[in-house]
Amino acid sequence: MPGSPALIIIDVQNDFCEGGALAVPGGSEIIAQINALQADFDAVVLSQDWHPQSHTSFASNHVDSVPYDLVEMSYGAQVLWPDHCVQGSMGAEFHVDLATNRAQMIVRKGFRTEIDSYSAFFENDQTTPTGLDGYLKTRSISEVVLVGLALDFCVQFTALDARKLGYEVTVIQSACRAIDLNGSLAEALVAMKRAGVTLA
Ligand code: VGL
Ligand code: ZN
Repeated sequence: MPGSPALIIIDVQNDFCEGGALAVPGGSEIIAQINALQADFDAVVLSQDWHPQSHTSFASNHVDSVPYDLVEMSYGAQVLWPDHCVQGSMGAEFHVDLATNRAQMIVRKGFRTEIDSYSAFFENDQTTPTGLDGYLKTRSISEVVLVGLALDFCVQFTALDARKLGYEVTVIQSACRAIDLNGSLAEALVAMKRAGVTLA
């Protein structure tokens, strides 16, 4: 019997909300809607950006770099970010208003020093799995609904990987907010549409 769709809530953490180290404009505005949505799903998954202080995606760990610079990593282009979601820090905690009790699975990502991970399925080398695909498949889940932060980074990469893995994917745009770096939001919407993501 096929499982019912999973709601995957991406990175609703203090550092991505107002006052955080990598605040996404309007980040906390989506929390009430996300809390309400959870009642419609049997399967609820949270992702949590979870970096060591030495993470290579932090501009502070590169000489002569500042946040939002673009650098080449072994796996391709990588944006350098302000230090954020450091393991064990307040910034890495879920926002206090996010309802987390109904979540059955928390996927942590970005914990390897040398590789960033936007997607909740694969790290940015596009081959190292987080285990989420196995979790969903063993629960016979073939459809995912995505909400959270940031629409043009972690939500987008999760949506594109989910499509590559064969899931039906819906992104609820009103329950997402974007960073919008050099047109990244418009590009993300085009890429998701092209990949067959339903933009609701
Ligand atoms: C994210 C940049 C760096 C996200 C995570 O959650 O969209 N963006 N790390
Ligand atoms: Zn990150």
